[in-house]
Amino acid sequence: MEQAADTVRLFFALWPPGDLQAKLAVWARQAAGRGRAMRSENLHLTLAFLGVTEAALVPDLTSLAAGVRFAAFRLPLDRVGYWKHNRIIWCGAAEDPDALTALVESLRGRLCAAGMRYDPKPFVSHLTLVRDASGISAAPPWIPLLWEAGDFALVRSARVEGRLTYQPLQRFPAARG
Ligand code: 2AM
Repeated sequence: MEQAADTVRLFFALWPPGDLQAKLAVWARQAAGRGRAMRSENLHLTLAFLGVTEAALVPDLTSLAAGVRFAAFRLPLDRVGYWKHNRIIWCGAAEDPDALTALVESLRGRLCAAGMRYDPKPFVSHLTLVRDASGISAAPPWIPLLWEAGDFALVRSARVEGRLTYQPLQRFPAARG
């Protein structure tokens, strides 16, 4: 579908450091089979999906997100799975740290209070590793990883030279101390 010129497709996400993205991407390529492994630089964990949004709202979204206070936390990536309904292979935490739940609630609460629209589906934390997968049985063993999450980002999703590209527009760091 055509997207109006004065709109952008946006979401908020935790953005892994490059070395973690690279490790995840290696496993994703091995697990992909006939599916599509996500490119390393696109790997993320979505906190709130806004979708097509007026570009003029980006400054408001940025200042709203800058007001979200959260402490840095460790997110164990100790679980992989396959969802049949959308054919993705994903990884995530067997149990979400309280700090992640609090971050999502705070961010979504602020979006609500400001009347910003986002996908209201409940948060199910995961990083998509492979799309259009037909299963996970041929995937290599999963070696748990630990993510030191210290910031989140407002991300733009766009087609660049025919490729889906996620561009972090601004990052929002955890509170110090
Ligand atoms: P997914 O990986 O499980 O598909 C960009 O599309 C990111 O936003 C992806 O991480 C995607 O999750 C997530 N997302 C959440 N809700 C979405 C929606 N309604 N439409 C598209 N992407 C959505």
